[in-house]
Amino acid sequence: AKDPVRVLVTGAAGQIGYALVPMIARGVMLGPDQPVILHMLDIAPAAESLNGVKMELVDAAFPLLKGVVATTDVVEACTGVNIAVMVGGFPRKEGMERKDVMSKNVSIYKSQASALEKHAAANCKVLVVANPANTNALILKEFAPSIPERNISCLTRLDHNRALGQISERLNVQVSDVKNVIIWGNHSSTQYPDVNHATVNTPAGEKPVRELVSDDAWLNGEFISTVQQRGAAIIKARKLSSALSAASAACDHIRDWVLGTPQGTFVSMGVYFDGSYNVPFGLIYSFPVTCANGEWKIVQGLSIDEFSRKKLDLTAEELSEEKNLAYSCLS
Ligand code: NAX
Repeated sequence: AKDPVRVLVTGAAGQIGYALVPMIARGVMLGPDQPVILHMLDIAPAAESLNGVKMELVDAAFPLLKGVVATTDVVEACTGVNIAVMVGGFPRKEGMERKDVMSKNVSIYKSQASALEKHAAANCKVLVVANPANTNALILKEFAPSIPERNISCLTRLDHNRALGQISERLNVQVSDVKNVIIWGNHSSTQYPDVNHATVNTPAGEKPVRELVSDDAWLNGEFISTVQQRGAAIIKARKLSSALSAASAACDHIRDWVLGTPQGTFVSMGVYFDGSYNVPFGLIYSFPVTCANGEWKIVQGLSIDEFSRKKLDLTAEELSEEKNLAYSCLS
């Protein structure tokens, strides 16, 4: 039998945490033959509720779940973890300045970076979900210099999956037959959902989405804004933000990173990168990637038309601005 993998979920008493931990314990993230030990972190005011989640995990009698650590102690939470899913953060409340929210998250991610650096297992892979996801991941990278930068990522897979979902609804095809959409840039409303390289598996073979949809106005307009605004639409409908879809996307992200992407398929991940596609250096930016042997690689050589170029640059500008704001909170 395989040795258990230790998976940290921060903010585990929150709503994404509640959806995510049972998925991990059922093998959705790391596979049906991979035992796991869950490490759950939350803050003191949520300690009782976190303990309730632990009780439910016991009650669920998951065969793959070999242990649960539920704690408000960051060091205990980070010790020995192989995978860290960072869902905990400070939410923006009504009337709060952006800078104040940023400042809270910068200090959370700065201190959790140090704890991970000192106490996580070697080669720990980190996924930041909490917003502002790209910039929280960047701060984490800055303050955990001994964690290889290729091991630090942020979640844009939910946006990616939302884009697949919109195309599948529009064409009335199975979502599993749609692939290779791309989310470029920030996990925010400036993200660019790009279908220029996306295809659909049809009885007549693989066809470009652009050929099948043949409504450029929709693809360049409503499709993009629907994906960009989907988070807000869910809040409006549910009076709560996306949780099950975010948890599922976090599992997809880690699963593909660890176990590899299918041949011919790419996915979107926010990563610290090498200047591909003329995106300014020094940001955590979402790119199309393939994964093999536990490593992601940016898909190279995709054509970028003028329309796309502007959108890639716009979201990069927003990320640079967020980065400056984050750095101004450090001093
Ligand atoms: P909740 O408010 O339900 O849960 C957050 C949890 O984090 C709470 O239990 C809170 O006590 C805990 N927390 C706060 N500070 C902490 C700290 N310093 N250490 C550990 N835990 C801490 O929010 P939820 O709906 O679960 O969303 C979590 C985060 O995901 C938010 O930042 C949200 O904006 C972000 N999202 C990111 C998405 C993405 O695609 N990247 C999509 C979904 C989601 O909106």
